[in-house]
Amino acid sequence: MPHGPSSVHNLYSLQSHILAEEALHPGASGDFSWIVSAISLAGKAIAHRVRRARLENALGDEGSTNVQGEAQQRMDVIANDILMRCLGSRASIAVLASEEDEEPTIMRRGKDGGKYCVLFDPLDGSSTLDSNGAVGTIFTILRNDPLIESAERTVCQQGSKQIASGYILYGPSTAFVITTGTGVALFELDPFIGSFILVKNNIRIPSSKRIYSVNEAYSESFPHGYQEYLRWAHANNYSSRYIGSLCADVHRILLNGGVFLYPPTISHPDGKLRLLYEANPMAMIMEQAGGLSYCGNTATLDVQPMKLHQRVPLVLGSRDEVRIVLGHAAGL
Ligand code: P6P
Repeated sequence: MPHGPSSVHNLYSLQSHILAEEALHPGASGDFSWIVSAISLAGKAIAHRVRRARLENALGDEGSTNVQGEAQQRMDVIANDILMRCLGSRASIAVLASEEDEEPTIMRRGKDGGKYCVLFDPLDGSSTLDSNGAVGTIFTILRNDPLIESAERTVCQQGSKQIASGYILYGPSTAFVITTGTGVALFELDPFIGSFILVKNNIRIPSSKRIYSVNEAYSESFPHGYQEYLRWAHANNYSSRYIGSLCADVHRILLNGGVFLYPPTISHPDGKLRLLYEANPMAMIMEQAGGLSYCGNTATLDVQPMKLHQRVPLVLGSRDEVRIVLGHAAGL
């Protein structure tokens, strides 16, 4: 591990980082590194298309709805296609699952091998693209179990079983955040050399910060405890920041602290965010950075998934701030 990226000519890339991590696991075959490399390639390709979306008339609805019943954005379909093409060519992948597809895609099963499953939300927050909002790709990597026939059952693993997770945030810069279980690293795409360059390693989220992130328009339909929390926060000099794009809200909290909450609402009584490819990846990032993530009274990473597109309520962020929300939510 180099002594740390210099401010000039920093060439410690995502590829170098993953190979260095691989070297820590004797007997590693390199399959995992290839998958991260495929996600990195897809992220660069998606970043290019996102930045040219309006010029290429690729904004707006595709005219179809996804499994969530949400209008599919053209860019959702483009990002999904890029990820499926980049990942589908990797021989170590057994199953791919996307927010955009009702069923998982089986690449290889049983004796044909395939050590890993990759789940992703190809372009989370894409409805903000038409106003140039930040959007993101969220991903998680799980081990495949060749003895389980059903692809859906194979990917319905508790978040604590993730072997890696992260997101690519397409904002003023393209940020790649990943954890493989030994801390959280932040890379930024240098468009001039086409590589993600390490800018922060072992990120630690501040244990407290008086900023909450919630869509207050729904607050009347929140369970009473969450309404009590908001009243408490208003009286205790908290500030509010809400972008409505999970990767952007999480990234701000990861770097600066704060708490994100998406409680149950009337329109989403089980919560809006999806457990397997939104809550779990972000929860692993939060915990690896010293934060917390809960779905109701259960730690997110302990929730046993039952369905691929299962939704959950979510509170995540700075350790002390999450505990304050949970305390109010529990009526303490
Ligand atoms: P609301 C985007 O549609 C998304 O899935 C997340 O990125 C974001 O956190 C949430 O929904 C925003 O939901 O109901 O506040 O628009």
